[in-house]
Amino acid sequence: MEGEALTPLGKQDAPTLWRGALAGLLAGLAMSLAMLAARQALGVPSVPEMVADGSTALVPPAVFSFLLDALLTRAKPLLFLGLFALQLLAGVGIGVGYAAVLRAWPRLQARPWLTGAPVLVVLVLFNALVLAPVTDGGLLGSRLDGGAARFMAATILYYLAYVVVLSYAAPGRKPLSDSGAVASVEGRRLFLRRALLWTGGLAVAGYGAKLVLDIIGAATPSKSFSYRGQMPPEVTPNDRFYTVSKNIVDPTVDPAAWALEVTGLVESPYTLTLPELQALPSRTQYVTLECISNPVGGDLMSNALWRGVPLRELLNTAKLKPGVVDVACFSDDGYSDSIPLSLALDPDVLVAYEMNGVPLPREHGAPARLIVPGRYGVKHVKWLIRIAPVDKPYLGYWQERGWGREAEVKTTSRIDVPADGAALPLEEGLVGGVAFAGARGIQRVEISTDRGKTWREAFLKSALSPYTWVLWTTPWGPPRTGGYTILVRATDGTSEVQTAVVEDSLPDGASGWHKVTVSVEGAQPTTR
Ligand SMILES: Nc1nc2c(c(=O)[nH]1)N[C@H]1C(S)=C(S)[C@@H](COP(=O)(O)O)O[C@H]1N2
Ligand SMILES: [Mo]
Repeated sequence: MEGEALTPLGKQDAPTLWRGALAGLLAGLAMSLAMLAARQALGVPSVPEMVADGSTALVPPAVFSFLLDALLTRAKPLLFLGLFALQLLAGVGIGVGYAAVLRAWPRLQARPWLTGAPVLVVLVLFNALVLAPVTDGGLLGSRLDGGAARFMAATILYYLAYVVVLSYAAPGRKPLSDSGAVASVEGRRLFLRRALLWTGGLAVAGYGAKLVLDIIGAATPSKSFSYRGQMPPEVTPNDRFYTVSKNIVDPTVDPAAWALEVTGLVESPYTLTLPELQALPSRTQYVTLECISNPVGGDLMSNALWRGVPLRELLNTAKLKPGVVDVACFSDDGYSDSIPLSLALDPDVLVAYEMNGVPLPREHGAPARLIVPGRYGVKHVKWLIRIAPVDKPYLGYWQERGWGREAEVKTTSRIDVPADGAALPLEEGLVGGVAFAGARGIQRVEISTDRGKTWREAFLKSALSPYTWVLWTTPWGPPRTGGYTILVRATDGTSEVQTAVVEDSLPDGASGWHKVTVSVEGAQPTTR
Protein backbone atom coordinates (compact mmCIF):
# COMPACT_ATOMS: atom_id res chain seq x y z
CA MET A 1 0.00 0.00 0.00
CA GLU A 2 1.34 3.35 -0.98
CA GLY A 3 -0.99 4.84 1.64
CA GLU A 4 1.35 3.75 4.38
CA ALA A 5 4.16 5.79 2.99
CA LEU A 6 1.89 8.80 2.44
CA THR A 7 0.29 8.81 5.88
CA PRO A 8 3.10 8.86 8.40
CA LEU A 9 2.46 6.78 11.49
CA GLY A 10 1.30 8.96 14.33
CA LYS A 11 0.77 8.63 18.01
CA GLN A 12 -2.83 7.52 17.45
CA ASP A 13 -1.46 4.44 15.71
CA ALA A 14 0.90 3.52 18.50
CA PRO A 15 -0.08 0.96 21.14
CA THR A 16 -1.53 2.04 24.43
CA LEU A 17 0.49 1.17 27.50
CA TRP A 18 -2.20 -1.40 28.36
CA ARG A 19 -1.60 -3.07 25.07
CA GLY A 20 2.10 -3.08 25.84
CA ALA A 21 1.39 -4.69 29.18
CA LEU A 22 -0.75 -7.38 27.58
CA ALA A 23 1.88 -8.03 24.91
CA GLY A 24 4.52 -8.19 27.64
CA LEU A 25 2.46 -10.74 29.52
CA LEU A 26 2.00 -12.90 26.42
CA ALA A 27 5.68 -12.61 25.62
CA GLY A 28 6.54 -13.43 29.22
CA LEU A 29 4.45 -16.58 29.02
CA ALA A 30 6.14 -17.60 25.77
CA MET A 31 9.53 -16.94 27.33
CA SER A 32 8.69 -18.93 30.44
CA LEU A 33 7.55 -21.81 28.30
CA ALA A 34 10.78 -21.75 26.30
CA MET A 35 12.71 -21.51 29.57
CA LEU A 36 11.02 -24.57 31.03
CA ALA A 37 11.42 -26.46 27.76
CA ALA A 38 15.14 -25.61 27.77
CA ARG A 39 15.32 -26.76 31.36
CA GLN A 40 13.74 -30.07 30.43
CA ALA A 41 15.79 -30.58 27.27
CA LEU A 42 19.17 -29.05 28.17
CA GLY A 43 19.11 -29.22 31.95
CA VAL A 44 19.72 -25.48 32.20
CA PRO A 45 18.18 -24.08 35.41
CA SER A 46 15.32 -21.62 34.97
CA VAL A 47 15.72 -17.99 36.08
CA PRO A 48 13.41 -18.45 39.12
CA GLU A 49 15.52 -21.37 40.30
CA MET A 50 18.74 -19.44 39.83
CA VAL A 51 17.30 -16.51 41.76
CA ALA A 52 16.03 -18.77 44.55
CA ASP A 53 19.41 -20.44 44.81
CA GLY A 54 21.30 -17.17 44.54
CA SER A 55 19.18 -15.30 47.04
CA THR A 56 20.51 -17.55 49.78
CA ALA A 57 24.01 -16.39 48.87
CA LEU A 58 23.15 -12.71 48.57
CA VAL A 59 21.05 -11.86 51.56
CA PRO A 60 22.92 -11.82 54.88
CA PRO A 61 21.92 -15.06 56.58
CA ALA A 62 20.99 -13.36 59.83
CA VAL A 63 18.49 -11.14 58.05
CA PHE A 64 17.22 -13.94 55.93
CA SER A 65 17.26 -16.89 58.24
CA PHE A 66 13.54 -16.73 58.96
CA LEU A 67 12.63 -16.42 55.28
CA LEU A 68 15.13 -19.09 54.37
CA ASP A 69 13.64 -21.43 56.86
CA ALA A 70 10.05 -20.58 56.06
CA LEU A 71 10.36 -20.35 52.30
CA LEU A 72 13.31 -22.29 51.11
CA THR A 73 12.87 -25.30 53.27
CA ARG A 74 9.13 -25.39 53.80
CA ALA A 75 7.29 -23.74 50.96
CA LYS A 76 9.49 -24.26 47.95
CA PRO A 77 6.64 -24.65 45.46
CA LEU A 78 5.30 -21.32 46.74
CA LEU A 79 8.68 -19.66 46.40
CA PHE A 80 9.00 -20.98 42.87
CA LEU A 81 5.49 -19.80 41.91
CA GLY A 82 6.18 -16.40 43.44
CA LEU A 83 9.41 -15.94 41.52
CA PHE A 84 7.66 -17.15 38.42
CA ALA A 85 4.93 -14.53 38.89
CA LEU A 86 7.67 -11.90 39.37
CA GLN A 87 9.23 -13.01 36.11
CA LEU A 88 5.90 -12.52 34.32
CA LEU A 89 5.59 -9.13 36.01
CA ALA A 90 9.01 -8.18 34.68
CA GLY A 91 7.80 -9.28 31.24
CA VAL A 92 4.79 -6.99 31.62
CA GLY A 93 7.04 -4.11 32.71
CA ILE A 94 9.27 -4.45 29.68
CA GLY A 95 6.12 -4.60 27.51
CA VAL A 96 4.92 -1.30 28.95
CA GLY A 97 8.31 0.29 28.32
CA TYR A 98 8.29 -1.07 24.82
CA ALA A 99 4.87 0.46 24.13
CA ALA A 100 6.08 3.77 25.57
CA VAL A 101 8.99 3.77 23.14
CA LEU A 102 6.65 3.07 20.22
CA ARG A 103 4.42 5.94 21.36
CA ALA A 104 7.37 8.28 21.47
CA TRP A 105 8.67 7.21 18.07
CA PRO A 106 5.66 5.75 16.19
CA ARG A 107 7.69 5.20 13.08
CA LEU A 108 9.66 2.47 14.80
CA GLN A 109 6.53 0.32 14.48
CA ALA A 110 7.38 -0.40 10.92
CA ARG A 111 10.74 -1.82 12.01
CA PRO A 112 10.09 -4.24 14.87
CA TRP A 113 13.62 -5.69 14.67
CA LEU A 114 15.06 -2.28 15.41
CA THR A 115 13.25 -2.14 18.73
CA GLY A 116 13.37 -5.85 19.44
CA ALA A 117 17.10 -6.36 18.96
CA PRO A 118 18.23 -4.01 21.74
CA VAL A 119 15.77 -5.63 24.16
CA LEU A 120 17.18 -9.03 23.26
CA VAL A 121 20.77 -7.87 23.66
CA VAL A 122 20.09 -6.29 27.05
CA LEU A 123 18.31 -9.41 28.33
CA VAL A 124 21.03 -11.76 27.10
CA LEU A 125 23.75 -9.57 28.60
CA PHE A 126 21.80 -9.47 31.85
CA ASN A 127 21.87 -13.25 32.10
CA ALA A 128 25.49 -13.55 31.05
CA LEU A 129 27.00 -10.75 33.11
CA VAL A 130 24.63 -10.27 36.06
CA LEU A 131 22.25 -13.13 36.80
CA ALA A 132 24.68 -16.03 36.35
CA PRO A 133 27.72 -14.52 38.12
CA VAL A 134 25.69 -13.06 40.98
CA THR A 135 23.82 -16.31 41.66
CA ASP A 136 27.06 -18.29 41.72
CA GLY A 137 26.68 -19.68 38.20
CA GLY A 138 29.89 -18.04 36.95
CA LEU A 139 30.41 -15.57 34.11
CA LEU A 140 28.23 -16.62 31.12
CA GLY A 141 26.97 -19.48 33.31
CA SER A 142 30.29 -21.29 33.09
CA ARG A 143 29.85 -22.86 36.52
CA LEU A 144 26.38 -24.21 35.79
CA ASP A 145 25.59 -27.76 34.73
CA GLY A 146 26.33 -27.99 31.03
CA GLY A 147 28.61 -24.98 31.08
CA ALA A 148 28.47 -21.60 29.35
CA ALA A 149 27.52 -22.88 25.89
CA ARG A 150 24.30 -24.50 27.04
CA PHE A 151 23.36 -21.67 29.35
CA MET A 152 23.90 -19.04 26.65
CA ALA A 153 22.06 -21.13 24.03
CA ALA A 154 19.08 -21.50 26.36
CA THR A 155 19.26 -17.81 27.28
CA ILE A 156 19.16 -16.70 23.66
CA LEU A 157 16.36 -19.15 22.94
CA TYR A 158 13.98 -18.03 25.66
CA TYR A 159 14.68 -14.32 25.36
CA LEU A 160 14.25 -14.57 21.59
CA ALA A 161 10.83 -16.12 22.28
CA TYR A 162 10.06 -13.11 24.46
CA VAL A 163 11.21 -10.52 21.95
CA VAL A 164 9.54 -12.14 18.94
CA VAL A 165 6.17 -12.39 20.67
CA LEU A 166 6.53 -8.88 22.09
CA SER A 167 7.38 -7.21 18.81
CA TYR A 168 4.58 -9.11 17.15
CA ALA A 169 1.91 -8.40 19.75
CA ALA A 170 2.78 -4.90 20.90
CA PRO A 171 2.50 -2.56 17.89
CA GLY A 172 -0.78 -0.70 17.48
CA ARG A 173 -2.83 -0.58 14.35
CA LYS A 174 -0.95 0.25 11.21
CA PRO A 175 -2.86 2.78 9.05
CA LEU A 176 -5.42 1.13 6.83
CA SER A 177 -6.17 2.17 3.27
CA ASP A 178 -9.13 4.45 2.63
CA SER A 179 -10.59 1.98 0.17
CA GLY A 180 -13.41 0.06 1.83
CA ALA A 181 -12.85 -3.12 -0.21
CA VAL A 182 -9.19 -3.28 0.70
CA ALA A 183 -10.03 -2.42 4.27
CA SER A 184 -12.34 -5.40 4.61
CA VAL A 185 -9.65 -7.71 3.24
CA GLU A 186 -7.21 -6.14 5.68
CA GLY A 187 -9.81 -6.49 8.41
CA ARG A 188 -10.24 -10.17 7.70
CA ARG A 189 -6.50 -10.65 7.71
CA LEU A 190 -6.25 -8.80 10.95
CA PHE A 191 -8.96 -10.99 12.40
CA LEU A 192 -7.21 -14.14 11.25
CA ARG A 193 -3.96 -12.88 12.62
CA ARG A 194 -5.52 -12.15 15.96
CA ALA A 195 -7.29 -15.48 16.10
CA LEU A 196 -3.98 -17.20 15.40
CA LEU A 197 -2.23 -15.11 17.97
CA TRP A 198 -4.76 -15.90 20.67
CA THR A 199 -4.90 -19.60 19.87
CA GLY A 200 -1.12 -19.76 19.87
CA GLY A 201 -0.92 -17.71 23.03
CA LEU A 202 -3.43 -19.88 24.85
CA ALA A 203 -1.74 -23.10 23.71
CA VAL A 204 1.60 -21.74 24.87
CA ALA A 205 0.12 -20.64 28.19
CA GLY A 206 -1.56 -24.01 28.68
CA TYR A 207 1.61 -25.95 27.97
CA GLY A 208 3.60 -23.58 30.16
CA ALA A 209 1.14 -24.11 33.02
CA LYS A 210 1.55 -27.85 32.61
CA LEU A 211 5.34 -27.58 32.79
CA VAL A 212 5.10 -25.39 35.90
CA LEU A 213 2.78 -27.92 37.52
CA ASP A 214 5.24 -30.65 36.61
CA ILE A 215 8.04 -28.79 38.36
CA ILE A 216 5.89 -28.17 41.40
CA GLY A 217 4.90 -31.83 41.40
CA ALA A 218 8.58 -32.80 41.26
CA ALA A 219 9.51 -30.22 43.87
CA THR A 220 10.40 -31.92 47.11
CA PRO A 221 9.22 -29.58 49.83
CA SER A 222 11.22 -30.10 52.96
CA LYS A 223 9.06 -32.08 55.30
CA SER A 224 9.00 -33.24 58.85
CA PHE A 225 6.58 -35.02 61.13
CA SER A 226 5.53 -33.83 64.48
CA TYR A 227 4.82 -36.33 67.23
CA ARG A 228 3.11 -33.88 69.54
CA GLY A 229 1.22 -35.93 72.08
CA GLN A 230 2.82 -39.19 70.94
CA MET A 231 6.18 -40.88 71.43
CA PRO A 232 8.10 -41.02 68.11
CA PRO A 233 9.21 -44.41 66.82
CA GLU A 234 12.84 -45.04 67.76
CA VAL A 235 13.73 -45.79 64.14
CA THR A 236 12.03 -43.32 61.82
CA PRO A 237 10.33 -44.98 58.84
CA ASN A 238 11.76 -43.60 55.58
CA ASP A 239 8.55 -41.85 54.60
CA ARG A 240 8.53 -40.00 57.93
CA PHE A 241 12.21 -39.10 57.99
CA TYR A 242 12.55 -35.32 57.77
CA THR A 243 13.89 -33.98 54.46
CA VAL A 244 15.78 -30.75 53.88
CA SER A 245 17.53 -29.59 50.74
CA LYS A 246 18.44 -26.31 49.10
CA ASN A 247 16.73 -27.27 45.83
CA ILE A 248 13.36 -26.40 44.41
CA VAL A 249 13.61 -29.65 42.50
CA ASP A 250 15.93 -32.31 43.88
CA PRO A 251 18.12 -34.19 41.44
CA THR A 252 17.02 -37.52 40.05
CA VAL A 253 20.24 -39.42 39.53
CA ASP A 254 20.24 -42.39 37.17
CA PRO A 255 21.93 -45.10 39.25
CA ALA A 256 23.18 -46.84 36.10
CA ALA A 257 24.93 -43.69 34.90
CA TRP A 258 26.12 -42.64 38.36
CA ALA A 259 29.79 -42.80 39.27
CA LEU A 260 31.63 -41.59 42.34
CA GLU A 261 34.87 -39.80 41.65
CA VAL A 262 37.67 -39.94 44.21
CA THR A 263 40.10 -37.22 43.24
CA GLY A 264 41.95 -34.20 44.64
CA LEU A 265 45.11 -34.53 46.71
CA VAL A 266 45.59 -38.29 46.12
CA GLU A 267 48.19 -40.49 44.40
CA SER A 268 45.73 -42.49 42.30
CA PRO A 269 42.38 -40.92 41.55
CA TYR A 270 39.63 -43.27 40.38
CA THR A 271 35.89 -43.59 39.91
CA LEU A 272 33.46 -46.17 41.25
CA THR A 273 30.17 -47.29 39.75
CA LEU A 274 27.30 -48.17 42.08
CA PRO A 275 27.79 -51.96 41.74
CA GLU A 276 31.50 -51.44 42.44
CA LEU A 277 30.69 -49.43 45.56
CA GLN A 278 28.18 -52.03 46.71
CA ALA A 279 30.74 -54.81 46.19
CA LEU A 280 33.10 -53.25 48.75
CA PRO A 281 32.97 -54.36 52.39
CA SER A 282 30.16 -52.39 54.01
CA ARG A 283 28.83 -51.79 57.48
CA THR A 284 25.48 -50.82 58.90
CA GLN A 285 24.99 -48.33 61.66
CA TYR A 286 22.19 -46.41 63.33
CA VAL A 287 22.79 -42.67 63.06
CA THR A 288 20.42 -39.84 64.03
CA LEU A 289 20.36 -36.83 61.72
CA GLU A 290 19.45 -33.36 62.86
CA CYS A 291 19.26 -30.23 60.70
CA ILE A 292 21.44 -27.38 61.97
CA SER A 293 18.40 -25.10 61.61
CA ASN A 294 16.28 -27.29 63.87
CA PRO A 295 14.92 -25.11 66.68
CA VAL A 296 14.92 -26.41 70.26
CA GLY A 297 11.98 -28.81 70.39
CA GLY A 298 11.79 -28.95 66.58
CA ASP A 299 11.00 -31.84 64.29
CA LEU A 300 13.97 -31.72 61.90
CA MET A 301 15.53 -34.74 63.56
CA SER A 302 15.13 -38.43 62.68
CA ASN A 303 16.90 -41.73 63.15
CA ALA A 304 17.69 -44.50 60.63
CA LEU A 305 19.85 -47.52 59.96
CA TRP A 306 22.37 -46.77 57.21
CA ARG A 307 24.45 -49.16 55.15
CA GLY A 308 27.53 -47.96 53.38
CA VAL A 309 31.26 -48.12 52.80
CA PRO A 310 33.57 -46.31 55.23
CA LEU A 311 34.82 -43.14 53.56
CA ARG A 312 38.25 -44.01 54.93
CA GLU A 313 38.47 -47.15 52.77
CA LEU A 314 37.71 -45.11 49.64
CA LEU A 315 40.41 -42.60 50.61
CA ASN A 316 42.95 -45.33 51.42
CA THR A 317 42.46 -46.88 47.99
CA ALA A 318 43.27 -43.52 46.40
CA LYS A 319 46.32 -43.04 48.71
CA LEU A 320 46.30 -39.59 50.27
CA LYS A 321 49.16 -37.27 49.46
CA PRO A 322 50.69 -35.39 52.40
CA GLY A 323 49.18 -32.04 53.34
CA VAL A 324 45.48 -32.93 53.31
CA VAL A 325 43.45 -30.69 55.62
CA ASP A 326 39.83 -31.22 54.62
CA VAL A 327 37.96 -33.80 52.59
CA ALA A 328 35.49 -31.95 50.36
CA CYS A 329 32.40 -33.76 49.11
CA PHE A 330 30.48 -32.58 46.08
CA SER A 331 26.96 -33.29 45.01
CA ASP A 332 24.95 -33.56 41.83
CA ASP A 333 22.86 -30.50 42.83
CA GLY A 334 25.89 -28.23 43.16
CA TYR A 335 25.92 -28.60 46.93
CA SER A 336 29.15 -29.35 48.74
CA ASP A 337 30.60 -29.55 52.20
CA SER A 338 33.76 -30.74 53.86
CA ILE A 339 34.91 -32.56 56.97
CA PRO A 340 38.36 -32.38 58.55
CA LEU A 341 40.72 -35.20 57.58
CA SER A 342 40.79 -36.67 61.09
CA LEU A 343 37.02 -37.12 60.97
CA ALA A 344 37.11 -38.45 57.40
CA LEU A 345 39.41 -41.22 58.63
CA ASP A 346 36.94 -42.26 61.34
CA PRO A 347 35.67 -45.69 60.23
CA ASP A 348 32.11 -44.70 61.16
CA VAL A 349 31.86 -42.00 58.49
CA LEU A 350 30.05 -43.76 55.66
CA VAL A 351 29.27 -43.36 52.00
CA ALA A 352 25.79 -44.81 52.45
CA TYR A 353 23.58 -46.37 49.80
CA GLU A 354 20.90 -48.00 51.97
CA MET A 355 18.49 -46.52 54.49
CA ASN A 356 16.52 -48.80 56.81
CA GLY A 357 17.25 -51.78 54.57
CA VAL A 358 16.18 -50.31 51.24
CA PRO A 359 18.10 -48.38 48.58
CA LEU A 360 18.46 -44.73 49.54
CA PRO A 361 15.24 -42.90 48.55
CA ARG A 362 15.64 -40.06 46.03
CA GLU A 363 14.92 -37.26 48.51
CA HIS A 364 17.52 -38.66 50.90
CA GLY A 365 20.29 -38.57 48.30
CA ALA A 366 20.03 -41.58 45.99
CA PRO A 367 22.12 -43.38 45.02
CA ALA A 368 24.69 -42.48 47.70
CA ARG A 369 25.25 -39.92 50.44
CA LEU A 370 27.63 -39.13 53.23
CA ILE A 371 26.76 -40.08 56.82
CA VAL A 372 28.84 -38.21 59.41
CA PRO A 373 27.94 -39.25 62.96
CA GLY A 374 27.88 -36.41 65.46
CA ARG A 375 27.59 -33.60 62.92
CA TYR A 376 24.47 -31.71 61.89
CA GLY A 377 22.65 -32.61 58.65
CA VAL A 378 24.56 -30.08 56.52
CA LYS A 379 27.60 -32.37 56.57
CA HIS A 380 25.64 -35.40 55.31
CA VAL A 381 26.06 -34.55 51.61
CA LYS A 382 23.32 -36.16 49.50
CA TRP A 383 23.55 -37.17 45.81
CA LEU A 384 27.29 -37.54 46.31
CA ILE A 385 29.35 -37.53 43.09
CA ARG A 386 32.86 -36.44 44.04
CA ILE A 387 35.20 -36.77 47.00
CA ALA A 388 38.28 -34.57 46.97
CA PRO A 389 40.87 -34.24 49.74
CA VAL A 390 42.22 -30.67 49.70
CA ASP A 391 45.15 -28.88 51.33
CA LYS A 392 43.24 -25.97 52.87
CA PRO A 393 39.98 -25.50 54.78
CA TYR A 394 37.09 -25.93 52.36
CA LEU A 395 33.94 -23.85 52.85
CA GLY A 396 30.75 -25.70 51.92
CA TYR A 397 27.49 -24.37 50.50
CA TRP A 398 26.00 -23.28 53.83
CA GLN A 399 29.30 -22.13 55.30
CA GLU A 400 29.62 -19.70 52.39
CA ARG A 401 26.24 -18.44 53.57
CA GLY A 402 27.28 -17.81 57.16
CA TRP A 403 26.69 -21.13 58.92
CA GLY A 404 29.29 -22.65 61.19
CA ARG A 405 32.13 -24.80 59.91
CA GLU A 406 32.18 -27.50 62.56
CA ALA A 407 28.45 -28.21 62.72
CA GLU A 408 28.95 -30.36 65.78
CA VAL A 409 25.60 -31.39 67.23
CA LYS A 410 24.64 -29.56 70.43
CA THR A 411 22.95 -31.46 73.22
CA THR A 412 19.20 -31.20 72.80
CA SER A 413 16.08 -32.76 74.28
CA ARG A 414 12.43 -32.57 73.35
CA ILE A 415 9.13 -33.25 75.10
CA ASP A 416 6.70 -35.04 72.80
CA VAL A 417 4.22 -36.20 75.46
CA PRO A 418 2.16 -34.41 76.60
CA ALA A 419 1.64 -32.05 73.68
CA ASP A 420 2.21 -28.36 74.27
CA GLY A 421 -1.11 -26.81 75.31
CA ALA A 422 -2.68 -30.15 76.27
CA ALA A 423 -5.40 -30.33 78.91
CA LEU A 424 -4.62 -33.17 81.29
CA PRO A 425 -6.72 -34.90 83.92
CA LEU A 426 -5.61 -34.70 87.55
CA GLU A 427 -3.95 -38.11 87.59
CA GLU A 428 -0.58 -39.68 87.01
CA GLY A 429 0.44 -39.74 83.37
CA LEU A 430 3.53 -40.09 81.24
CA VAL A 431 5.99 -37.44 80.12
CA GLY A 432 8.39 -38.43 77.37
CA GLY A 433 10.32 -37.58 74.27
CA VAL A 434 13.78 -37.81 72.71
CA ALA A 435 17.23 -36.50 73.55
CA PHE A 436 20.29 -36.28 71.30
CA ALA A 437 23.91 -35.24 71.71
CA GLY A 438 25.51 -36.38 68.46
CA ALA A 439 28.51 -38.62 69.04
CA ARG A 440 28.72 -37.80 72.76
CA GLY A 441 25.64 -39.83 73.63
CA ILE A 442 23.07 -39.14 76.33
CA GLN A 443 23.75 -39.96 79.99
CA ARG A 444 20.70 -38.50 81.71
CA VAL A 445 17.42 -36.69 80.98
CA GLU A 446 15.51 -34.75 83.60
CA ILE A 447 12.27 -32.82 83.77
CA SER A 448 11.23 -30.00 86.04
CA THR A 449 7.77 -28.64 86.74
CA ASP A 450 8.93 -25.88 89.10
CA ARG A 451 10.94 -23.75 86.67
CA GLY A 452 14.14 -25.68 87.28
CA LYS A 453 14.23 -25.66 91.10
CA THR A 454 13.95 -29.44 91.31
CA TRP A 455 14.52 -32.07 88.65
CA ARG A 456 13.14 -35.58 88.22
CA GLU A 457 15.29 -38.06 86.35
CA ALA A 458 13.66 -39.89 83.45
CA PHE A 459 14.05 -43.48 82.37
CA LEU A 460 16.22 -43.85 79.24
CA LYS A 461 15.83 -46.52 76.61
CA SER A 462 19.39 -47.53 75.74
CA ALA A 463 20.60 -45.97 72.51
CA LEU A 464 20.69 -48.09 69.33
CA SER A 465 24.27 -46.92 68.67
CA PRO A 466 26.74 -44.36 70.02
CA TYR A 467 25.35 -41.96 67.40
CA THR A 468 21.61 -42.01 68.01
CA TRP A 469 19.06 -40.19 70.05
CA VAL A 470 17.51 -41.87 73.06
CA LEU A 471 13.85 -42.18 73.94
CA TRP A 472 13.04 -41.13 77.50
CA THR A 473 9.91 -41.28 79.66
CA THR A 474 8.96 -40.58 83.22
CA PRO A 475 5.69 -40.83 85.10
CA TRP A 476 4.37 -37.54 86.41
CA GLY A 477 1.28 -36.84 88.49
CA PRO A 478 0.37 -33.19 88.85
CA PRO A 479 -0.30 -32.43 92.54
CA ARG A 480 -3.24 -30.09 91.91
CA THR A 481 -5.24 -28.44 89.14
CA GLY A 482 -3.89 -25.43 87.29
CA GLY A 483 -1.26 -24.56 84.70
CA TYR A 484 2.17 -26.22 84.53
CA THR A 485 5.27 -25.67 82.51
CA ILE A 486 7.33 -28.81 82.02
CA LEU A 487 11.03 -28.26 81.27
CA VAL A 488 13.46 -30.85 79.95
CA ARG A 489 17.24 -30.97 79.91
CA ALA A 490 19.70 -33.69 78.98
CA THR A 491 23.22 -34.50 80.10
CA ASP A 492 25.60 -35.75 77.44
CA GLY A 493 28.09 -38.62 77.66
CA THR A 494 30.80 -36.25 78.91
CA SER A 495 28.58 -35.33 81.91
CA GLU A 496 27.91 -31.88 80.53
CA VAL A 497 24.40 -30.61 81.22
CA GLN A 498 22.48 -29.15 78.29
CA THR A 499 22.83 -25.38 78.45
CA ALA A 500 19.84 -23.21 79.32
CA VAL A 501 21.35 -20.37 77.30
CA VAL A 502 18.99 -19.66 74.42
CA GLU A 503 20.84 -19.49 71.12
CA ASP A 504 19.33 -19.13 67.65
CA SER A 505 20.09 -21.93 65.20
CA LEU A 506 22.24 -19.59 63.07
CA PRO A 507 25.20 -20.11 62.90
CA ASP A 508 26.03 -23.13 65.06
CA GLY A 509 22.71 -24.75 65.96
CA ALA A 510 20.05 -23.82 68.52
CA SER A 511 20.37 -24.21 72.27
CA GLY A 512 18.17 -23.75 75.30
CA TRP A 513 15.63 -25.92 77.11
CA HIS A 514 12.46 -27.17 75.51
CA LYS A 515 9.27 -26.63 77.47
CA VAL A 516 5.60 -27.42 77.13
CA THR A 517 2.75 -25.78 78.95
CA VAL A 518 -0.22 -27.86 80.04
CA SER A 519 -3.33 -27.25 82.07
CA VAL A 520 -4.55 -29.77 84.59
CA GLU A 521 -8.28 -29.75 84.94
CA GLY A 522 -10.81 -30.78 87.59
CA ALA A 523 -10.43 -33.98 89.53
CA GLN A 524 -11.65 -37.05 87.72
CA PRO A 525 -14.42 -38.51 89.85
CA THR A 526 -12.82 -41.58 91.35
CA THR A 527 -14.80 -44.75 91.70
CA ARG A 528 -15.96 -45.24 95.26
N1 LIG B 1 23.35 -32.43 47.96
C1 LIG B 1 22.77 -31.94 49.06
N2 LIG B 1 23.01 -32.53 50.23
C2 LIG B 1 22.44 -32.05 51.35
C3 LIG B 1 21.61 -30.91 51.32
C4 LIG B 1 21.37 -30.30 50.06
O1 LIG B 1 20.65 -29.31 49.93
N3 LIG B 1 21.97 -30.84 48.95
N4 LIG B 1 21.06 -30.43 52.50
C5 LIG B 1 21.73 -30.82 53.74
C6 LIG B 1 20.96 -30.51 54.93
S1 LIG B 1 20.92 -28.87 55.40
C7 LIG B 1 20.39 -31.48 55.72
S2 LIG B 1 19.67 -31.09 57.21
C8 LIG B 1 20.42 -32.90 55.31
C9 LIG B 1 19.04 -33.49 55.35
O2 LIG B 1 19.06 -34.84 54.97
P1 LIG B 1 17.68 -35.61 54.81
O3 LIG B 1 16.83 -34.83 53.84
O4 LIG B 1 17.99 -36.98 54.30
O5 LIG B 1 17.04 -35.63 56.16
O6 LIG B 1 20.96 -33.06 54.00
C10 LIG B 1 22.10 -32.29 53.77
N5 LIG B 1 22.67 -32.70 52.52
MO1 LIG C 1 20.08 -28.84 57.53
